[in-house]
Amino acid sequence: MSIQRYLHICIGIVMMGTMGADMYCVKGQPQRILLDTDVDTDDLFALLYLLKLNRSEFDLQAITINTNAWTDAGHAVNQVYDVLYMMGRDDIAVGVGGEGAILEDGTIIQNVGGYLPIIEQGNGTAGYCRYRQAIPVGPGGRLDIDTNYGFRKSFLPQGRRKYSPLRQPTAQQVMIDKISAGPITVLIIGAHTNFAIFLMNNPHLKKNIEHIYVMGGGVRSKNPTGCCPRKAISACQTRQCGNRGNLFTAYTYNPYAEFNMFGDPFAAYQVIHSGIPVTLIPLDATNTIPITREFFDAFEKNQHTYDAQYCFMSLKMARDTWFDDQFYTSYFMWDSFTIGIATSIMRNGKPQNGENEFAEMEYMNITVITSNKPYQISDGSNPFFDGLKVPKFNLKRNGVHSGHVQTGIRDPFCLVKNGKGRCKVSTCLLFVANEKYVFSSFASPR
Ligand SMILES: [Ca+2]
Repeated sequence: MSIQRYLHICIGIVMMGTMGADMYCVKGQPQRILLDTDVDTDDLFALLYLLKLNRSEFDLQAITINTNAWTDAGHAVNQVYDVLYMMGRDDIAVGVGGEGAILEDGTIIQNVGGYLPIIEQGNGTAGYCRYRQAIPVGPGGRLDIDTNYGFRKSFLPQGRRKYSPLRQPTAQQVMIDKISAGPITVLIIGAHTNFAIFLMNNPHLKKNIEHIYVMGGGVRSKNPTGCCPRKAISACQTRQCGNRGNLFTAYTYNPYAEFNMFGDPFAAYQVIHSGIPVTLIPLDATNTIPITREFFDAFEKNQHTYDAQYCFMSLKMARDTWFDDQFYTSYFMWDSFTIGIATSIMRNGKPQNGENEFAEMEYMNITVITSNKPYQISDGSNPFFDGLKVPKFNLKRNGVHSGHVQTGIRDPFCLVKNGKGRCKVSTCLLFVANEKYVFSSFASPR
């Protein structure tokens, strides 16, 4: 890409962002925020970080829950309700899933469910979930994260709000209510299903979204997890070391994908290409801030509030149940770091260079790869095209979404002769658009 083209793209993005911000900027008003989360343990840290900020600056209006990743709907909602109750914030709306679906012709029914990635959504909300297979069901996965290692019931005070199937406000309804009410910033720290469906169904409300901040993807990242020391004993087996992505369950098949993008690549594509200014905090940045032993020890000595105790206990349990003995070099501050950068940029008045107190930023031109070549072959893997006279959402045949789609974490399409895989390009990434981040230091816990 020529420099001229690159600059043109950068300027275009900045212009859009500036227009949106200026149109709605009201001095002295707190900035309205919607958080979409998959309620993993580090999402809870991110949520608490947000709740500890000054409400005269940042007004968290709503939380919508991504239900096709690390947690299941009921558990995730209760977790969020109880954290909000602990923090005295029962006023914040919480939305999850939905009971509608997406019809064969691409019509999105109101309140469509977020329980499956968009590619799997048919007439019902029950179906296949190809990407979620990358997330372990048992220990180290949903079994632990659904209950935050059991700390919800044993530690958090219980308020009046509880998960209520069929009566629970849906993610789509909460997004429509809060985004139509005025200018808002959207923070996405899980897969993009909820917000992509919202954008596809409510394009007239895009004008109210000032900016999107995303934790996700890997641009030029090199995963430091599973690297052997230089003078390693022969027993040391290199694992994801150097991979761009972080699918620890499937890195031999797909070394490129990052979990949040992998959870719903088509949804991530919709968000990245929505035309709304996007700031991405990819693994490139988050991989530079592991929870070190020094940080852990300092945190242990600084638990001065109930919520700090909750964070520390959660972190300790994450450490004690970590899958290997490399916790201090492989557990990163993914989502809390993202919220720190986002709110720092917002506090600075959203400068065009993205200046903030935690990271350096740069513009980049990115996309999300949602399917593999060959694009024109119907091989039974792609529900947007296979068996349909008209592709869903009127997508183009031979286009970027029409190729082979990874059918599971051990997709035979990705296998080569020696039994080890390498999807040439993952069902997910490539990258990246707007900004980039090199991290220099970490903020002390609040
Ligand atoms: Ca998350």
